[in-house]
Amino acid sequence: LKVVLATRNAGKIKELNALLAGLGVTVVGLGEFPEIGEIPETGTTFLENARIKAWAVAKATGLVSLADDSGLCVDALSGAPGVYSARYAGENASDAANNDKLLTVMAHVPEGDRTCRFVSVVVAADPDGRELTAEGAWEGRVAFAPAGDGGFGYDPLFFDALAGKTAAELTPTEKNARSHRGQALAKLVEKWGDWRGK
Ligand code: ITT
Repeated sequence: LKVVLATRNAGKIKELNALLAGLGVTVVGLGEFPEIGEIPETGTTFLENARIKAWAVAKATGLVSLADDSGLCVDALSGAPGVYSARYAGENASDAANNDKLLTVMAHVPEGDRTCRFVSVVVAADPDGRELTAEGAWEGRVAFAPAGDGGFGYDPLFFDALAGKTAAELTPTEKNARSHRGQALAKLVEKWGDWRGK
């Protein structure tokens, strides 16, 4: 079975490839389908946006597609940046610009009020109109300064108290074992056989 990843985020692609390795499917990227342009993420929830991406790609390719919509929800910011995590500092903002904005906005928030979580909702869609969804969350704190150079996005600012490190200081294997995306994919993989069994 060929599964196309409905994402253009290189960090997600790496993680999803590793997390799907045991599933026995052939994973292909959107690079093989240059006719698929930008997919507008007009939803207001992770689930809505993940469904928009998964269905757009399943319809355009005729293949099973897998989308992830994810983000960082900060309690002191009433859940922001949330679904706007990729564009927090503006449309097409760099990870560095988003991280700078988060640090600035959080500058005067004390240690105890810096709780946050990464959330990932994954949706698999097949051209027959069937879908499978799963979700994961990872609790942490917004650090006062970036640390580590692994991962992507907000990883240098996401402090995992259990690990005593930021997400960017974890190895890819360590991050996948605890992350929101790792948890969502583990649930998806568990339900996959029944879903494909039809
Ligand atoms: P696609 O829509 O093409 O998948 P995207 O980056 O636009 O790529 P999202 O709309 O789901 O994807 O935004 C997710 C953003 O949330 C991402 O750009 C990061 O800023 C942040 N994020 C999600 N998961 C993360 C992780 O594991 N580590 C760090 N930041 C993460």
